[in-house]
Amino acid sequence: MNANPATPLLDTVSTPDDLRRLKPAQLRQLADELRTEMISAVGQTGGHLGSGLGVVELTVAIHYVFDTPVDRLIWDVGHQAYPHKILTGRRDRIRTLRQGGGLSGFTKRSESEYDPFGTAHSSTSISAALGFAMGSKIKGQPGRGIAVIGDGAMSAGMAYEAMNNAREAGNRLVVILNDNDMSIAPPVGGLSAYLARLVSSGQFLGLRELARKFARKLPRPLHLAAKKTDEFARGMAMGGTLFEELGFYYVGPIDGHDLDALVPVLENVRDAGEGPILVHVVTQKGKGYGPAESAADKYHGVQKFDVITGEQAKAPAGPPSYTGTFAKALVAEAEKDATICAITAAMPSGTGLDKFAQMFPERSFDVGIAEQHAVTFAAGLAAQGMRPFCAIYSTFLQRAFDQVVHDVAIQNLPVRFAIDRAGLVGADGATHAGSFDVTYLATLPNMVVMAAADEAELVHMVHTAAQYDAGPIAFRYPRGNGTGAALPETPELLEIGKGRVVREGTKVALLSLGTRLGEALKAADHLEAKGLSTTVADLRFAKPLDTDLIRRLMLSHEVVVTVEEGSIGGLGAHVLTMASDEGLTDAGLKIRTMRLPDTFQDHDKPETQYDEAGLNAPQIVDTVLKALRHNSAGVN
Ligand code: TPP
Repeated sequence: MNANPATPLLDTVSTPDDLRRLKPAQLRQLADELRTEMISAVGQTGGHLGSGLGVVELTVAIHYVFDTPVDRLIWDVGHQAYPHKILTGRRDRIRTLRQGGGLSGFTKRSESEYDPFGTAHSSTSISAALGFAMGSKIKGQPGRGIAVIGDGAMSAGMAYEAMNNAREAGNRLVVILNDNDMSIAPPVGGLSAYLARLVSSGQFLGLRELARKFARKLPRPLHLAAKKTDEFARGMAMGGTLFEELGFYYVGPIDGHDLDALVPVLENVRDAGEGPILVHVVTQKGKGYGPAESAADKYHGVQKFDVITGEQAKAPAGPPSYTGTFAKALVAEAEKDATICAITAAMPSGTGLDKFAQMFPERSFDVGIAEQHAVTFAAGLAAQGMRPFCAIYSTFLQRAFDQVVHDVAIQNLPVRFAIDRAGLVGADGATHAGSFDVTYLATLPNMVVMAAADEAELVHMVHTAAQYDAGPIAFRYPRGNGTGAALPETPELLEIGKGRVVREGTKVALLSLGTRLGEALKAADHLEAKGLSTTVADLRFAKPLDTDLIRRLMLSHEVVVTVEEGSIGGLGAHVLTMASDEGLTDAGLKIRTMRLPDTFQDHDKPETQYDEAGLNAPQIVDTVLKALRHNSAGVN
C-alpha cells in the first residue's frame, strides 16, 4: 500500500502563519513536500488530482504573500483546493476527503475560516470575491477578495459579469487566472485561443516597465532585479488585453511553478496602490506527477491509485453505465436522423458525448462551461428544425433555468434534455446532487419529463425524445452503472404520459418514478409476505402524469405511496395535487410521498445516502405499514 511520505518541513507548517515564518528559500522544498503529500492522500481517497497538482506553488505563494484568512481567498470550483486544505489546518483530515463525515472535495464555509465561500459549480469566484472586497471596503475593514479561476471556468458568462463590475473594488480585488490550457477536456472556443496567444506572443516587459506600470515603487526592487531576465521573461506583459478593457491591470503571463517569480510578483500585486488586478499565471495540470502529466485528462478526477505506478483501482465490473447507454442510444438515433445533434457544456466524457463527437463531429458541440448558452443555443437549433439533445448534469442545468423557461418552454421548442447524474451522487455531495430537476422542470407548462427506471427504459426514452417534435422533453437518469436490464434490440416509442404497471396487486399501490423502482419491487415482496397485496407502477412520466392509471389505482387501493429520487415538489406533489383536484382522497384513501429529505445531504457512500434519505425498501415498507396502522386506528 502507499506509505505516507516523509515531509519534514511540511510537518512544521499547519497554518499559513507557520508558512509565513519560513524564508523564501525554503518555499521550494515546502512545495515539493506538499505535492508529495497531496499525491499520497489522493492515492488513498481518490478525487480530484490534476488540478490541485497544478496549483501547489500558487497555493504556497498566495498564502505566503497575502494575509489569509483576512484576505478572502476563493478557489473557483474548489476542486483544486486540496493543497490549500493541507496548508490551512486540515492536513490531519486530508485522508478523509470525500468520505462520509470527512472533508469535502470542494471548499466549504463550515469546514474552515480559510474557506470563506463554498464552491463547486464553476465561475462564481470573481463575483463572490468582489462581494467580499466591497463588503470590507464599506465596513472600513482590512481585507481583499482574491479569486483564483481556471481558464476553463473563465469561459462562463458569470466571470465576465463580475469583471464588468469590478472597477470600484480598486486594489481590494485580485483575480488570479490559473491558465493550464485545460478544462476537464481540452478547452474550447475563442477565449481559449486568446489566452494561448497572450501566453505565446505576450509582449514581455522588463522590470523598469513593470515599475512604471505600478503607481507605487516596487517594494523589493533588489529581489526582483536579482532575477535573471530570461527566467522573468514570463514576467509581466501589459497593454490592450481584454482584461484591461474590462478595467483590470493585467499582469502576466507568469510561470506558475516558479516560486522565485510568483512570490515577488504577488508581493507587488499586494502592495500596488491601484487595481483591480488580474494576474495571468501559466501552470501545468498534473504537474510533478508523471502519470498525471501524461494522461489525456491530466488525471482530472481519479479513483484510488498506486502512487508508484499511477495505476488506478478499477471500478467494480458491472452492467454498463447509464451514461454509456445514453451515448450509444443517441448515436444509434443519429445514424438514422441527420437532424439530431448534441450539445455539452464542457463535459464531453462525463456525458458520453465524446462518443457522439467521434461519429458526428459536425453535429456535436462542446460550448465550454456555458450551460445557459448551451440551452439557448439548443433552442435556436430546434427553431431551425434540428433535433438537439442538450446533455447536462441535473445540478448544472440549474444554472440555465431561465433559458429553459424563457427560450425553450414558452416557445414550446423541441429541445431534448438528457439529464445525467439525476439523484444522489455520492462523494461529490450536495453541490453536485441532482435533486431538483423534476421539481424545476415538471412545474413548467409544455414540458415533458421522463425518468428512466433502468437502462432499457433509458434507451426507449432516448428514442421517444428523438421522435417527439411537439415541444421540450427531458429524461433523467442517474450516475453509475445500470441495473443489468437487457437492452432492447429495437427501442420502443413510449406513449407520452403513460406509465406501466410492473406488478399488479389490490391493497397497496407503489407509484415509482425512476430508479427506485428496484427498491419498490423489493418492498412489494416484503409487503406481500405480510399478506399485503401490492401493485407497483413505474410512472415513467412526471409530466404529463398518467392520470388514468393513477386514478384507477387510487380508487382500487387502500394506500398509495409515491417513491422518487428527487426533492419535495416533484412527482409526489403532482400526484397529491391531482388527487385533491379530483377529490380522490375524500373517501379516506391514504397517500404518502417518499422523496429526498428537505436538507442538503453531505457527501457519503451512495448506499448510506439512500438510507439517510429513507428511500430503500425497508423504509418503503415502514411507510406503508404506518399508513395502514393509521387506517385501522381510525387516525387521520
Ligand atoms: N459546469 C459548472 C457550472 N460547474 C462545474 N463544476 C462543471 C461544469 C464541471 N467541471 C468541474 S471542473 C471543470 C468542469 C467543467 C473544468 C474546470 O476547468 P478549469 O477552470 O480550467 O480548472 P482546472 O480543472 O483546469 O484546474
